[in-house]
Amino acid sequence: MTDNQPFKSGFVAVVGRPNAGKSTLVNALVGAKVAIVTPVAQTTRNRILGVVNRPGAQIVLMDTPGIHRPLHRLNEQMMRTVRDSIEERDLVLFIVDASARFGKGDEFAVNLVSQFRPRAVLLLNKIDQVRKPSLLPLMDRYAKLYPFEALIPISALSREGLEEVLKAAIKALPDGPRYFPSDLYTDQSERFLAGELIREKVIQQTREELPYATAVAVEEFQVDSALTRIRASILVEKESQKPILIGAAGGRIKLIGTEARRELEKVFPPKVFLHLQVKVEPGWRNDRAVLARLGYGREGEGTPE
Ligand SMILES: Nc1nc2c(ncn2[C@@H]2O[C@H](COP(=O)(O)OP(=O)(O)OP(=O)(O)O)[C@@H](O)[C@H]2O)c(=O)[nH]1
Ligand SMILES: [Mg+2]
Repeated sequence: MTDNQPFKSGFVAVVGRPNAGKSTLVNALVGAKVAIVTPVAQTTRNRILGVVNRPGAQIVLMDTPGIHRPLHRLNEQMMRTVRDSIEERDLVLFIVDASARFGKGDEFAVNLVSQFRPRAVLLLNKIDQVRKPSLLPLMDRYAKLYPFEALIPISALSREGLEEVLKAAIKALPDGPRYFPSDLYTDQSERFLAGELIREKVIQQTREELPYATAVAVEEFQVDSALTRIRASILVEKESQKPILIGAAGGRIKLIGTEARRELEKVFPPKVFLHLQVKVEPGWRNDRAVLARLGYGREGEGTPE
């Protein structure tokens, strides 16, 4: 950076439908795992900041839940998080799964974003799974729906096109301060991140409705130089879901524990002691107090009726 070049910075909301690859993109751009990733839709439940520093610029990415029609209070809160993030942005990165057919859900998502009239860049993701010529009609369709400033084909997984994303973002950002010190790359507490990493393994090891009906409450979290002690409850909604999660002879919960511990030890080295238990909490997805305790939603705000 030369002296006469201003510092550029701003908040960039990464939005799109569930499973489009928002969290994969944020992790790839930040260069660290700040958000969990699974093949199941509606994995991300709150806003997670990931900070990218470049010479002369700081991009504060906001990973958000996927845009969907909410059926529970949890999902209403998730959608509120999406709208708040779009409202607070300097730029929107609207990400779509280019390997899937365009449908009603995509239209719903574009319409939601366009209500806010943000500056926006379209990212056509998962091009590692797409024949390139099929991208053109999709780009054409999106270009007619909203005046995107750029349309960029990418693969968040293989990192193709990501430098171009950063360039387009920096170009669109205003002059501004360095919002975060350059060694800070997320706003999540270590405790919350620990819960998320456990939840990732729960989702990866369960099927059907269980990923949606589970949450992780970290009951104890103690970091020591030699050992990090974590005690957490996996919440389910019904008594009948408990044995599914525990598995025959405790096999599934044991596997979740082993995989979670391996992941946690990367973040909290050298050793993690992890104790998991399964707890039935009927209707937790609609219970405002439980949602607040789980860290879903913002402090000091009630969830709307
Ligand atoms: N082939 C391929 N798969 C990808 C790519 N990006 C993401 N995925 C996969 O798509 C799935 C969903 O990725 P996520 O990053 O969790 O998607 P998300 O948009 O954050 O999803 P929600 O949090 O549920 O809204 C995962 O299985 C990823 O590995 C890509 O560029 N190519
Ligand atoms: Mg996500």
